Amino acid sequence: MRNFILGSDWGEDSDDCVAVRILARAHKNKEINLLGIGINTLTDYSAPSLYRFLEKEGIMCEIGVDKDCPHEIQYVTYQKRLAKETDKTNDDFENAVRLYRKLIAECEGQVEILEIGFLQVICGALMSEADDISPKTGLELFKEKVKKIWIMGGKWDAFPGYEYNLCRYQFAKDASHMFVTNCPCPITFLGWEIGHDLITGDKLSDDDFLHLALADHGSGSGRESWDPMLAVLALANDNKKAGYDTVKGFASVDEDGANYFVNDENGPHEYVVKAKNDSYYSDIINDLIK
Ligand SMILES: [Ca+2]
Repeated sequence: MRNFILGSDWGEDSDDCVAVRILARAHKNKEINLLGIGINTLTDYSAPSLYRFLEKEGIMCEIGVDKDCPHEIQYVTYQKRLAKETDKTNDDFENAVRLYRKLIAECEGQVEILEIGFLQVICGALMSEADDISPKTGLELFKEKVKKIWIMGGKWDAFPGYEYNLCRYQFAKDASHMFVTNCPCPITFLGWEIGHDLITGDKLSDDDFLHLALADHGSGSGRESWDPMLAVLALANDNKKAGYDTVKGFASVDEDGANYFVNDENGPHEYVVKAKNDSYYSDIINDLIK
């Protein structure tokens, strides 16, 4: 079975909730093994709210949070309501970089990592030194154990592209540049242009807690689908079957967070381009989350 780690800016937007439901259900159905989720934003409610959300989904996995995250979310929306339903606090959970190291090192076989937020946690894991978890550096662990990385990030229909996850904050720019420059693993990017204006989550029942999370964020009539589209693409593990054309080559992110791409059939990176009408993707997502 494929092993997944998810990285999310949980709490910032509500499409992360849609993606987590899709992955939680795939885990519950034994299609994947969701080892853990690392949150790359920080509020008092971060890890407790995700813990409660997973409880409601009927699964549990390891949860970590970036306790050193420099970015404070201004509007905690669904986090606060969910966190009030549990006694957990962030102190009950690992620092996310440490969790990544642990999950990668201890995983039997290889692991795939999905990122639907900022990249400082996966970058921290990649650049980490040997420690009590493993005598291997992050780079050694990634080379040996990380089969593939899926990133919702970048804007790949114009170069340079500027997109939120890769360049909204200075720490995000620094992490995106360092990570893409140093990562030894294949990366598939799903860019902003893919999920923009593609609304999902608009057909949920009013009492569904996913609907409530979307509504808390002001997206009760649906939200754009960047993160769930990455989840569906990763689960399919076949770009063409998932409804995409693929452009292969070498991606880069400069120190300003701008993304670039050089086409090359033998390159380690790829980005996807929609090959179907928007309703094709939204129907799949809405069917998976209903
Ligand atoms: Ca996100």
